[in-house]
Amino acid sequence: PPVIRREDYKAPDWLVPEIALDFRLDAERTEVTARLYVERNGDHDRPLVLDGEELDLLFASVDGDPVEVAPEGGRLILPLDGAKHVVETRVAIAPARNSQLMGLYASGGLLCTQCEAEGFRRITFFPDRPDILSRYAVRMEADKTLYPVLLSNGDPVANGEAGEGRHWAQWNDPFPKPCYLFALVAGDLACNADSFTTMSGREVRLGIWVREEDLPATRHAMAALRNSMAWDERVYGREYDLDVFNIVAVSDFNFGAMENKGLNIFNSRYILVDPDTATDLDYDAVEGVVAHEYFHNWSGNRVTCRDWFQLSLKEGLTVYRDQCFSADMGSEPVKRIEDVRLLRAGQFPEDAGPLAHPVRPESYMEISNFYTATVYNKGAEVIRMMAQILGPEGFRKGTDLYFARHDGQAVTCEDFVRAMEEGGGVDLTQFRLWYSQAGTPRVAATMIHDPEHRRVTLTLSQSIPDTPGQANKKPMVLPLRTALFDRQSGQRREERLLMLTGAEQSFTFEGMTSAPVLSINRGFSAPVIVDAPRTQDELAFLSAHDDDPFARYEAMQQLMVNALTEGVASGELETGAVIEAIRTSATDPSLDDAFVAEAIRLPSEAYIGDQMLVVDPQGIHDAREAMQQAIGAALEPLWRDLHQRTARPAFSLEAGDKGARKLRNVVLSYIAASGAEDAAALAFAQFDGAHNMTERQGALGVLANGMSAERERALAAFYDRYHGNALVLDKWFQTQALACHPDTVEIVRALGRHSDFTLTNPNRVRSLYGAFAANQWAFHSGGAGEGYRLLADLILALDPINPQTAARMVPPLGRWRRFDVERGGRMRAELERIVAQPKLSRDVMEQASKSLA
Ligand code: B3K
Ligand code: ZN
Repeated sequence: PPVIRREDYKAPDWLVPEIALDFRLDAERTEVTARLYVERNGDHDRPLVLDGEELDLLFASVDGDPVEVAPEGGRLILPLDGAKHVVETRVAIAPARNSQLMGLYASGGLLCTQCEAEGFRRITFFPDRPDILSRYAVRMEADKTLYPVLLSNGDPVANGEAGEGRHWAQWNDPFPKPCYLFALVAGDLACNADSFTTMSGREVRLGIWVREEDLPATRHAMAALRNSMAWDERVYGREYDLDVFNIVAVSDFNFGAMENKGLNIFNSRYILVDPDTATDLDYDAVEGVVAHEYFHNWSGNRVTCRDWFQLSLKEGLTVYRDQCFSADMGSEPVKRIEDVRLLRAGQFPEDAGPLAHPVRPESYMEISNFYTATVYNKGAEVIRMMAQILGPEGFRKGTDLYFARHDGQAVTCEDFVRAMEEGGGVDLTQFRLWYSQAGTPRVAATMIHDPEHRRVTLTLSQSIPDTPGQANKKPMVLPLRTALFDRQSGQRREERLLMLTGAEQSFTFEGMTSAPVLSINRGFSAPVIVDAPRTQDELAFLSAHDDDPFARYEAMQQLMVNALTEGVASGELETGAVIEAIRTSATDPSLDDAFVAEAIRLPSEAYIGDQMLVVDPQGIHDAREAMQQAIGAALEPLWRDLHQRTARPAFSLEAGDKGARKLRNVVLSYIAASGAEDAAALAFAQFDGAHNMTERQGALGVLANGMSAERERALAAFYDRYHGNALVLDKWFQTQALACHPDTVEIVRALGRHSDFTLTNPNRVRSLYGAFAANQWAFHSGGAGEGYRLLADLILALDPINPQTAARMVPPLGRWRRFDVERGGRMRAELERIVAQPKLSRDVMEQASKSLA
């Protein structure tokens, strides 16, 4: 496939300030008439080129005169003489046969669209690039019974009868937008209607559209939407701009949700929650994603991307905004811990592997492959560092300037940084390397105490690993919040924000009578890996005394990782220090349950593997299980006590109750690990008696790991109770795919043939195979690479149906360099089998071929 490069960007030859779209909707055959008002951009004689994909061209005209043209490689090329023309095309498309879920497609009786990044070309001929901003007028006509509700972007302006049981509606969007933000929905939908009064006193009609029976499950999403609107006004001064804001939930969706102007379309899993079917994590995800898509109205829609290399301009900024929002709505420390865990689980491995790319990539074959943890989550860390460097006031001045200066424009990451520099009054020249250099920086720290001068010298050095196409990188700006603790008194010296900008730098701290304990990268102020020499004893000290909650959590994690990796290497597991540190945290009355749950949980097997030169899945699994068992047994009375103390008579979303549920599940897993005879019975009792999904699924997960009779009973009961609810059934698939069970490969294989499994629903595919590939022990067990073959077979079967979702399953195989020669060879062999497949999609081809390099 051809490679698109950032350096090749050219301004568009033709602009399209206005477009009128007319849809004759039908699942089998929809006709789309598009009238484009085009304007020559600059002095040139190049033709108008319109992108198109799988469109059946019925008719074309220029200024009212029919023209004979045929698409070339999908594209329509029209030579035009004048400065302005009206180009009209009519095409036919087949939504019901659109299994890629890009463009206009059918989902559970609905018709809906997904255009980002390049789906609009699957609806009509158009210059499909984000720097063409147009005002849209949309007319939809459809069967009145099948599609009583017709929605599009902007405001509804008219509707009426169309005869023969059909009706029509007209929607106009006054804000010029790129075509990736176009949307329409047609279907039999019920509405949770509400309203919001903006800071300038305008009333906005809010609607969340779902199947009638799902209405009660939209309340949390509506609250999240209203909170997001108020928060963006308060924190960023951003007001909503249209009179209506609609959200639609659909069951077949390639990712989380989509920020189409005034008409967000959501994967139903990020809208529908109630206590019986959704966990607290699901509730939080709904709040976060609703906020994320809403915040895009400014960071993405009003100010959009010039080209797709600038994707992090809107995604990094919007993730940062939704993270801060969720932190404000709940617990800031716990949110930070969760976000860092996510970054380390998803982005660090990406940055360390064959698919590593900068936050602003230089090239791509298929842009869909670049909706990555690097662009999103590392991109958010980059914004967070800027906010840290500028301080709250400077950052707000920077964003104010950015939104004011670029409102209505399609801009670049460079434009954003420049606004931050000017608004915040800082020089970000070197900081810009965060956009161009891939790879996770490593910081090594050494500390020398000079008792005579009562001085501590902290020497920090940085290195950035080579990544595909990038070697010999320059030192970056690493803001490291640092503090020193006096070991005897437990007192902390004033925290400093150390700016590490050189390859090596020393910082001195005066007035230190004794050698202190180093607390560095507090709050995870820079997305880096720190190697700081600290004894297990010092880590235990920090885990009990550090006043930065993140640093406290981090010290505990490091303590556990050290014990586990040494255990894997030596075969002898040292459990004492970990058990004591856990006891201290779990009994510290100053800590809330949610924090304790985070702090006392062992790092995942995958994270332990990331700390090793060569991942040893079996060794890691054994060591972690042994550690879990030792902790479970040594503190069994404490766990039993906590399990009772965290029980609640009724469900509430109050923070204390959420924290209690989180802790309760961790505690249950320790009781199960202890080997207590009644553990399975206790887990089953929690499963069976739960009045909420958090505790029910937590208990099911604990049981799924074991081999008890209760395991089968619980899985069967769960299936019986919930098999009619697709989102909950996903949990049934996922829990089994994530289990530490010796037969997981066989179980997953069988589930792939289950009558409820389908390749056409991305949620279902991810819940089975995505979970399985994330289950390190199961995926890499089986001496003959059965897990790898299972995943490769899935990728090949899914590719012709949904290449985007198929391509997302490739990265786990691309981690072959991290494993021993035998495993690595088998993973490679599967990648080779994939690339040898004729008619592979561009999506899978790019991911698989790059993964082999
Ligand atoms: N902007 C969309 C993602 C589109 C993904 C296209 N492959 C959702 C979001 O980030 O808000
Ligand atoms: Zn986004």
